[in-house]
Amino acid sequence: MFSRNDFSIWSVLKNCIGKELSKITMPVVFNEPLSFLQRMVEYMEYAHLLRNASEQPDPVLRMQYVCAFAVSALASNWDRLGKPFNPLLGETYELERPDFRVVCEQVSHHPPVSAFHADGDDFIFHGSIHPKLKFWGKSVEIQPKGTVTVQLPKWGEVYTWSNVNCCVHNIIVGKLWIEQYGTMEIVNHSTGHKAILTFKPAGWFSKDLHRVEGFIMDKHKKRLHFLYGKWTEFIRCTNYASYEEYFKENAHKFKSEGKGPSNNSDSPSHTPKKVLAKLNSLKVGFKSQNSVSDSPEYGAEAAGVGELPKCDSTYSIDIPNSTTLWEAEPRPANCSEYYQFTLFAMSLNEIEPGMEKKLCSTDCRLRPDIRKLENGDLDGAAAEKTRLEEKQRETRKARKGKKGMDWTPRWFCLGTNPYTGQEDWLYTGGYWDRNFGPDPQIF
Ligand code: CLR
Repeated sequence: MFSRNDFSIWSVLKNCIGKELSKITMPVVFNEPLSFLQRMVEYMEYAHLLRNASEQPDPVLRMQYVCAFAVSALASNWDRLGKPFNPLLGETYELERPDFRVVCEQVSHHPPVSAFHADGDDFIFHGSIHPKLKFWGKSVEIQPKGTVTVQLPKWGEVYTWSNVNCCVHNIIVGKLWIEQYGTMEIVNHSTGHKAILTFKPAGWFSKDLHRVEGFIMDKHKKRLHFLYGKWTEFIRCTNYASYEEYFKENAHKFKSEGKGPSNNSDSPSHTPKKVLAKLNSLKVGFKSQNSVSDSPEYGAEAAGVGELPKCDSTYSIDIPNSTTLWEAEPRPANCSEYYQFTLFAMSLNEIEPGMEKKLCSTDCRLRPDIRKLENGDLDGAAAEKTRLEEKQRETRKARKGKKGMDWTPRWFCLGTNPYTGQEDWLYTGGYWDRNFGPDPQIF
């Protein structure tokens, strides 16, 4: 990858306040050589967890693995600060692996919506993502709107959830860093089991950096299991009794911080005097326009201007009777020279032998700008990116004039997710027959 040291993100973004993600044209040096469709497929890196889920005879154990999958899907975002290419309307991506296959399509350009449908022997996983960007000044907040659905046909079960928000800090000065926070509610629509997982903001002393925790409950809201870990590293699970005992015995450890992991109150009024005194001495102020707890700048304040929060390793919990459900693969040793890609991400743009003949001509592996960036041709990539964006604009203009020429996605149609009742893009089937016919020439 190229050094971004000579470029200022802020000089580009300050002109984009309030704009949609897809309308922002950024110099290609801020990109990573993947399309957002490929980036979305990174949700699948730990797809084996869905097989593990399907193998469990007990719905609560199945829920544990579905939770582990939902968290693992976000692990590759850690330290990934390149902007994936905006998919062109009608762009597709497919990936076939021994244990699953997935097809994606950019189904809408304004607003940008990407849909995916994956199936394996034991599961179906589908959804659509409409990333919404908000500028807060020093940071960019991204809301990945849309629901994802997992089906386990063997059990006739359906699970749904929405992904948490993501925030990129230090847009104006300092080092960029990425945070994911919010609550994720995973619902088993067949049994009524529910998991509520909280992705914590880094907080004042970064003690909560990357932390995730929550409970699995039955349909009567009785807590059955406690899940805890970090979205960057691992997820463990213990039964409710062990959790309670552990926190009773170790209350003193958490007391000085003013809260245990079960108490999620972040508001300043709950902050013990000692902590407030320390905050004052650090000159960490509370912003007046936002409450501290819901401002996306909150994590950044912890580290001071332009710094990265460091993880406090002294605060590590390991509760008796826990099982590890998931552990992240370490990144390749040289990944800092390769956009901080995971090994999985590094494989996504590969055209493997024999693929050329099979691929749909709209597949992002065939996008010249992405390929040029991957090969280190920055000027070539920039020129191709401009060409493709202009071509897309021309095509849209030409279509506008003619009746009945509206764009319709080829592999998905807008419908209602029967489980959530919400609008969703549903796979219409047929991609894997590979009768692609005359493809739209989008590249
Ligand atoms: C995070 C996980 C969500 C889906 C999702 C949507 C949009 C992605 C985001 C993820 C990760 C961060 C992201 C963002 C779009 C732009 C942003 C890639 C995958 C990058 C880091 C912004 C870079 C621009 C800076 C240079 C300002 O479920």
